[in-house]
Amino acid sequence: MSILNEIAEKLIQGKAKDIKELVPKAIEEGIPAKTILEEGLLAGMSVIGEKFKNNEVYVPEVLIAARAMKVGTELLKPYLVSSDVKPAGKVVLGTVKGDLHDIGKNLVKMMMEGKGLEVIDLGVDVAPEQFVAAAKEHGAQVIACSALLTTTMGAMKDVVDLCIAEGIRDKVKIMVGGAPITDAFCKSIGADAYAPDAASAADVALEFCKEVSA
Ligand code: B1M
Repeated sequence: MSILNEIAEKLIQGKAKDIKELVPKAIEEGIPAKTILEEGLLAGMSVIGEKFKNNEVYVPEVLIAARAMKVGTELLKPYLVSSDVKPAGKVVLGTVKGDLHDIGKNLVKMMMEGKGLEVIDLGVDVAPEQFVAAAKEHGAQVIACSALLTTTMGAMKDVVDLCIAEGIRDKVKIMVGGAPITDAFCKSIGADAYAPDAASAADVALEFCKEVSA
């Protein structure tokens, strides 16, 4: 079995201890961090997602896999982000109200910080009022919302609407992302950009920060 398959397998089994050994080993073998993330950790998480959908595994198993995922991504962090970047802008980031998924959001944070952006991470289950208050308090150029549930994606429109009501819509760009989100949904709620993955989310945020600051 290749080391990437082994990482995926251990992730599926939720074996954080093995992940802690295998990820550095894969790095030592010269496998790029992005490949370890995508073909090891995320490949395993996608199997868990399928099994979860088909009721072959349940919330506790998924949580254990998520914990192993967190261990793996923390180990990859120094290799995924470059260190010699200057602060380039501020982003308020969070998973929207009613939604507790944070693995994707944490990857987005990691990639944004790697681009030199200051990220104010509000965590999960974040109400529109919290996004707007934090954007005002920190003078952020970007609000970035993540959602993993079809039932919570509507909360993103509430963020857009509240920014309008609070008079900050022209001062802040709003980005959306997460598995159920699409570009069409982004446009339909009047947000500024959709990004399909963490790396492109960081690129878009950086561009927005440059634009708003110019
Ligand atoms: Co949840 N869950 N979950 N879950 N869970 C999904 C999302 C689901 C698709 C599983 C399934 O049925 N196949 C399903 C949603 C179905 C739907 O809405 N149509 C689901 C469900 C139903 C639920 C519960 C309701 C289950 C229950 O209790 N009966 C419950 C809801 C709790 C709540 O939030 N209120 C629940 C709970 C959980 C756990 C707590 C057990 C755990 C979360 C642990 C945690 O996050 N700390 C969990 C997990 C792990 C998953 C799956 C298996 C994996 C999600 C994940 O982390 N993926 C997921 C199935 C799946 O996605 N295949 C599932 C890896 C992550 C890196 O991907 O977050 O998509 P993702 O992020 C990507 C991109 O989307 C993008 O960047 C990342 C990649 O680079 N991205 C952005 C993300 N945010 C972005 C923001 C951006 C830009 C890009 O700009 C701002």
